[in-house]
Amino acid sequence: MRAILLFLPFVFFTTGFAQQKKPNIVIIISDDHSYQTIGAYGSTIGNTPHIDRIAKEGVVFNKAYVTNSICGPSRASLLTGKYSHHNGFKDNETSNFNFNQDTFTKQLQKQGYQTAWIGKIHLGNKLQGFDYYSVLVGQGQYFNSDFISARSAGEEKKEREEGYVADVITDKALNWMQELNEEEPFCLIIGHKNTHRTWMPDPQDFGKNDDKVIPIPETFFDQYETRKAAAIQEMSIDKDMQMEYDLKMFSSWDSIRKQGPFNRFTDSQFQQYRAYYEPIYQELKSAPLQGKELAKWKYNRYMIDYLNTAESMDRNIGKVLDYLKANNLEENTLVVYLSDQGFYMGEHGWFDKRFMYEESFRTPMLMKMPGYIQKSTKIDQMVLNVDIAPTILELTGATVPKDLDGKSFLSLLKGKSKPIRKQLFYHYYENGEHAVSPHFGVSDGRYKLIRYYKRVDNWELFDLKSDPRELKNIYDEESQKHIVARMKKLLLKEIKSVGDVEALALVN
Ligand code: SGN
Ligand code: CA
Repeated sequence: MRAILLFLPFVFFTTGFAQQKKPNIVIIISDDHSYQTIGAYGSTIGNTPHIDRIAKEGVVFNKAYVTNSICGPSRASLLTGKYSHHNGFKDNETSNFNFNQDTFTKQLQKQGYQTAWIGKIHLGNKLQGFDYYSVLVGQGQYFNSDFISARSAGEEKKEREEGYVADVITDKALNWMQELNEEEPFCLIIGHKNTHRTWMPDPQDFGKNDDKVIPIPETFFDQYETRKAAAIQEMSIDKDMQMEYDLKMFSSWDSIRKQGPFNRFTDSQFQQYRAYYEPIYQELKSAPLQGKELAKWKYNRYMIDYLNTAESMDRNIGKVLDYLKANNLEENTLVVYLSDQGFYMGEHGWFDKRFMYEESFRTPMLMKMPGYIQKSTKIDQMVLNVDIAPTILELTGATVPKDLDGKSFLSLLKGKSKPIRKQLFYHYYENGEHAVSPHFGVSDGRYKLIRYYKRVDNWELFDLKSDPRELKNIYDEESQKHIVARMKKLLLKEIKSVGDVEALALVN
């Protein structure tokens, strides 16, 4: 009897303690990283061994989507678990993020979490919900970037940090983890600038992808018949990608030294850039190309710069995974890798994002937490970036606020297969750079209905089964009338369920 009595408090104590050990959260969010170039998504051209490690030790989401395919709005949706019309950050060009609103990191702080955002956020410089932050000023720079840093209730300071941006961000993240109180859980968000335009690799990655045979996407010479908004965009590799600014084909490296971003390079960084790009320019000059041949050449150079820039980031993702392992944090840490949206790798002839077409509507997303998430698995159910906040809140035992648009997909992480979402609602607002018309729409996985407004006023309907590349708008086809009617109903239902008043006024 006495032995049992002695044993009981012990059991209570140990199980109670186990419940208190909340998981740590590490979210690595990159910028404009395409699933088409990630090994874990089947890419044969992208070399991403460390992202692929997350896939081997965890799960790949094959159908993760964003609510608004652009940087600031995507991060705002991640933080708030809400659509742009609810969190107020609709576009990069005119919106200001109101940090007084609730975010999942504020909720985690209430649970005793130590929180930080390090790197690119693109939602201003006065953050709330983080004990510490050190963020890029605006888009930041690939080399010797400026950071704004602050501790809670502490002074804010702006500093230029010498080095390659992904290295600097990672060093800051590792340093922050080293300082943590080990008794309390933490949530760290690492925001990378890579692989954003103008795709500038760490010089050690020059040459890594240069000799690969990179196939041209079958839609590279798309003529956009039946798709008005697609026809008038300004994100074409052929027409809009610049030989100098984007592809670094400078006739005079001496004069470019005095201009941004090269005016902030050290001499050594500059010499390495010049030594790599100048011979490529000379070669092209000696045998100039035109028309389609030049477009293909530009595509190839774009891909090489992009893939090299991705390698510079992937190595840094590896450093974070290694740190967690070396410090016995692996078992109890949820690692999330995602991009703020997908990106065009020459499909439709494009770079950039914004459209509700699959390449930019979808985003890569992988997660791992050994012992909780099964290794080497895939989730084929549709989820949205707004679903991440409630999932993390549920995982950590926090209450999920009722006003979120997101739905927790924790059951999917546990291996269940019941869908979280049967259709996805999307709304893109920006009406400026790259000339993509504002639009909203709904996808049920098979059919996608899109309504463009402002710049273009029309509808598109695609059957993803017979037309996965989204080349043939069948909205006006007589035979599709019943599908149009069904999808409009679905769109209306989604608009009402998320309370998007602006879209509601335009749906008929
Ligand atoms: C910059 C880029 C655009 C890009 C936007 C949005 N131009 O303005 O090409 O679409 O950012 O990107 S650049 O000349 O400044 O590189 S986002 O990732 O911030 O949404
Ligand atoms: Ca982006």
